[in-house]
Amino acid sequence: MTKLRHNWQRDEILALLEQPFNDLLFQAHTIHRENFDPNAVQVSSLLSIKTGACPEDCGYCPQSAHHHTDLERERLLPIEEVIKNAQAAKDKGATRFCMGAAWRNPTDKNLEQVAEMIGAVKNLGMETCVTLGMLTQTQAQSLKSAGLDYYNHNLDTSPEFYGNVITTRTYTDRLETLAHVRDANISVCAGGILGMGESRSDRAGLLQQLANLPRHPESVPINNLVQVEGTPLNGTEKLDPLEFVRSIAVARILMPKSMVRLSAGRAEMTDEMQALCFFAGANSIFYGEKLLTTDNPETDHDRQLFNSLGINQETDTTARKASAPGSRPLPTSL
Ligand code: SAM
Ligand code: DTB
Ligand code: SF4
Repeated sequence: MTKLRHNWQRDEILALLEQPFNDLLFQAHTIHRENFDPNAVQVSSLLSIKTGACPEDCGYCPQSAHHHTDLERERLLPIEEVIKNAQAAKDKGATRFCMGAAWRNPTDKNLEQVAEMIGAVKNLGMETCVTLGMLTQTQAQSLKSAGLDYYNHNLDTSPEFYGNVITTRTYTDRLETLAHVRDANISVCAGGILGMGESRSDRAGLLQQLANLPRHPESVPINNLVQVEGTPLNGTEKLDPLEFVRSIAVARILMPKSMVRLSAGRAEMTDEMQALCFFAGANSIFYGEKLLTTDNPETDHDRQLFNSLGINQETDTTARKASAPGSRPLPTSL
């Protein structure tokens, strides 16, 4: 049985990242197979329910009011619009619907409105996820009461690099929100962004923070920076694709039972790079032609990619739940 660790040292993680590529991928893929069906990928669809005019200054984000992008701001969407989008995502095969809002934190009034949306999406038979910024303990509990399955809140990068990217909220603020989500018994979705000009040690630092949380996040989104004109990080030197794959592999090794999500940036990735990410342990994606405000691959393209790789889109979320830690027999051989 794969043993879960929460005491990873930075040097150990760097040593994993620095291995010869084939050794790293073999190790990650072996662990992946011990814990998951290697040919199954879960798909979630995203919807921005409140867009732009965000008071935070995240250097990567087109929705920050601090930057001058072409993005059109939009108030909180009416619930009918949300239901229509969720139904369309379900019809295309998504099993989870993730709603994102450009808030520093929701007000209690905001939360009531989002709670209604969560109820409506659950009624369609989908899992729900929201990402609304910072939460208090009480707010996390009311989202739980509304039936929320997952809350997404990213650490984004290492503690040392963080100040180069965001100044309006601290790393500790983020850890506190994650603790509130965990304490409210909501599944945690937490990851970060690569390709923001960080060093390999920063990538190790992000993964170290995630893996050393008291419990591993159930879902770990690894985003490749989508560069948007008008944001401070536009023009950053692109990350070597193989370094991105290495990071996915190390996320799989450190958090063997977590779903690793190949997240933003797929529209600019080759099929071959995505195939390597799936081999390295990624087993979920965002599906649908838009992320929150930027482009994602066409669904037809994703379908073809899955076909050519023999990947099955997860259709039954109960199977994943039934294979939670401990209950899946180990395969006898590769
Ligand atoms: N406002 C909320 C917050 O920041 O917690 C929720 C929405 S925010 C857009 C969700 C996540 O999307 C961010 O934490 C960040 O990791 C990711 N993200 C935003 N812009 C991105 C970009 N240009 N490229 C890659 N990831 C991005
Ligand atoms: C996450 O880690 N990535 C998603 C989701 N969580 C909410 C968002 C990616 C956003 C990319 C930029 C945009 O489309 O605005
Ligand atoms: Fe606001 Fe979230 Fe964008 Fe930061 S990432 S500017 S908090 S919407």
